[in-house]
Amino acid sequence: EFGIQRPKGYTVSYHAQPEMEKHHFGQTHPMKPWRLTLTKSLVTAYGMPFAMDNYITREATYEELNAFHSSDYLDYLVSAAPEDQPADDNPDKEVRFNLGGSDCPLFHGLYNYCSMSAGTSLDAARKICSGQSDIAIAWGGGLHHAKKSEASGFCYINDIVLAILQLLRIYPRILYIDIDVHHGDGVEEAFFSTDRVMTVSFHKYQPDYFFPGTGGLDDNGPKSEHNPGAHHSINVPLNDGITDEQYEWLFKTVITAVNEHYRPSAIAMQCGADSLAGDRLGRFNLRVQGHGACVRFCKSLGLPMILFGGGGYTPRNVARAWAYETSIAIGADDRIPETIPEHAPWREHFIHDTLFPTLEQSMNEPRHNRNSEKRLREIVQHINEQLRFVSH
Ligand code: ZLM
Ligand code: ZN
Repeated sequence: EFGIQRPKGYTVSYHAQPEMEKHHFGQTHPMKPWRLTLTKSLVTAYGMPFAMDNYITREATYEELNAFHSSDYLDYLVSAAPEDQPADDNPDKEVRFNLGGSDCPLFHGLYNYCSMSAGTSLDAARKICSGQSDIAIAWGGGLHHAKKSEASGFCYINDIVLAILQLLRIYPRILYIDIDVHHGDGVEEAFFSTDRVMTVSFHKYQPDYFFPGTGGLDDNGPKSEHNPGAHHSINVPLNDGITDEQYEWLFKTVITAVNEHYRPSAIAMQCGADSLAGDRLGRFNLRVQGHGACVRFCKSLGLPMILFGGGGYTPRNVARAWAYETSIAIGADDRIPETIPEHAPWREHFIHDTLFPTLEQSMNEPRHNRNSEKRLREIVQHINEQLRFVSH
């Protein structure tokens, strides 16, 4: 199909669980697990499964989730029932664990959904650890806001933290990169006190107006002399309307410097697609090509890598970005036809038949770009100063 072949010299694995995609957060909730089905169908229509090892993953076990999450929290998640069913007699715990509100509703099959998401990311991590995969893809993961004992921002279980804990069994230093439009606060916080994980998050930053409100340039982890993790959290706070050109420049500049100072042994990359233009919750002007260029750049570093999903609230664009990034992983991005295949399921759902819609096709009016060149240079300078504290 389209001359797409197995990459020579390295292996890509694709980890998914179709049952996960059947879950619903509620009728108008922005998070739609169905976007994963749309992604897989586009990947398949392009013939990409022939070029990868494809796994349907099992659910993560309670013990596996317990490697990061507290037992009280997990016990409640196991027993919690959606509002339209009885047994919802535990308002105290719902408040304590931030469950049952509009961001993190209790829905039917919630625990299964969580354990499947975590299962895909854990399987991806294990394939990287065993050396059976060089790049492992887990679009069902990437739920970067979940805390040890708290749900947050549509995330209940932090599959990324669980996957990185697996990688740490084998690899001395992990670089976590997050290109979701929201700050990767849960992953950052989980590794605040270790220098074996460096986190770098690119996101919209506007405290009090944009979720979660953390991730300023100066938020680099608790700076105590006794904390080896000090200086190992990097944040790239951005404003509305950033373009491909600016984002790619920042990304390559920052990641090149981080790679030289930190010398990671593996990469965990969250590819939230809500940083694309036209996203229901996003604010940026990124195109599928610009988002994908970040993945291509990380691949070029030649390290074992996991690609996680994350946010993404305009499903047709989520599917475009993650299908394109799958083609980058297998090295077929130079061959993939721009026109969405005739036989692709839900083809009319894409509105425009191209993999690469223009900004005008993605949104009625592109957002005003509020990122000055001067500010971007200041950000880079600040990060270069911070990196002087980091050397391996
Ligand atoms: N209200 N329904 C990104 C997580 C973003 C917190 C303000 C809820 C929404 C949003 C939910 C159907 C990732 C906040 C928002 C309205 C308190 C957020 C349910 C619309 C709806 O229509 C909606 C009734 C809902 C939620 C919008 N929530 C937009 N932004 C953020 C969380 C997650 O992409 O980073 C990774 C997967 N929450 O701003 C409020 C403060 C709840
Ligand atoms: Zn997001």
